[in-house]
Amino acid sequence: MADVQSLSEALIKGDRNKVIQLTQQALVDGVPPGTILNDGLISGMNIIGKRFKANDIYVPEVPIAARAMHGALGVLKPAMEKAGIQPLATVVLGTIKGDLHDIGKNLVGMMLTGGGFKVVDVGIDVSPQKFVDACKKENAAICAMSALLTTTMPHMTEVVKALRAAGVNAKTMIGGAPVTQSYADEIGADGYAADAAGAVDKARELINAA
Ligand code: B12
Repeated sequence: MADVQSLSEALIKGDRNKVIQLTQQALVDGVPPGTILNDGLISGMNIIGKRFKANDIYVPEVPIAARAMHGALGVLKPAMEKAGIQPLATVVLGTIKGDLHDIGKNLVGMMLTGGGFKVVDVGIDVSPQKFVDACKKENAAICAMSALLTTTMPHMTEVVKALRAAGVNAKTMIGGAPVTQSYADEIGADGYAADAAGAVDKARELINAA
């Protein structure tokens, strides 16, 4: 009999095979897909997020846990669809125009997926128009932008303005090493977080699911 606590522990260890096997076993045992997702996988990723925030674990360990989570989601997805479980909301995520840094963005994407969001990653060097188009197409609740260069940060303002001009209601969330809360306030972005775990908390707050 698989229990969700062991699933959570295997995820935290990044043991992909065990996570997949325990997910399969839990489904066979009749554990509801929502319980497997929330109490096994998402709670495990939340712990990863907390440890990452506290510097107890480092950058390489997050993708390892995320890979294990992706493996389990592959097994869980058909059962979730059958049970009518929807993601919390859709987040369009990209690195801003002129900027090619994507390590932090990818971590943010992994943690958001682990936190129950559908993430549409539009890549690097993303123009304001591409953010707008993706948010419209995906009916995104949140438009999340990453910038690692002081020279590319100003393009975030353009995205905030372009979304408004296009009548897109997605909330804007920004981050990256040179970005601060005061910069978010200055450009009228709805949210800022300093790291990937904080991005999940902020995204939940923005859709009022904290
Ligand atoms: C790796 C790296 C590169 C790699 C990028 C590879 C890749 N695939 O990403 C390469 C070699 C390509 C590169 C190129 C350049 N780089 Co560079 N790079 C770095 C470096 C060393 C690490 C960045 C990183 O990945 N950090 C690890 C991740 C996990 O941290 P993070 O990105 O900050 O992300 C976290 C948070 O910020 C937050 N976050 C990030 N995004 C988002 C988004 C949202 C919505 C939220 C809520 C949160 C959030 O969560 C993340 C996880 O906790 C930094 C130095 C540094 N210590 O930051 C320089 C650095 C960013 N680079 C710099 C520079 C100058 C350049 C170049 C211009 C160099 C050159 N002369 O060619 C080019 C620019 C290329 C371009 N157009 O983008 C400078 C920027 C200076 C500045 N203030 O503008 C830095 C600070 C180095 C320095 N000290 O001079 N770089």
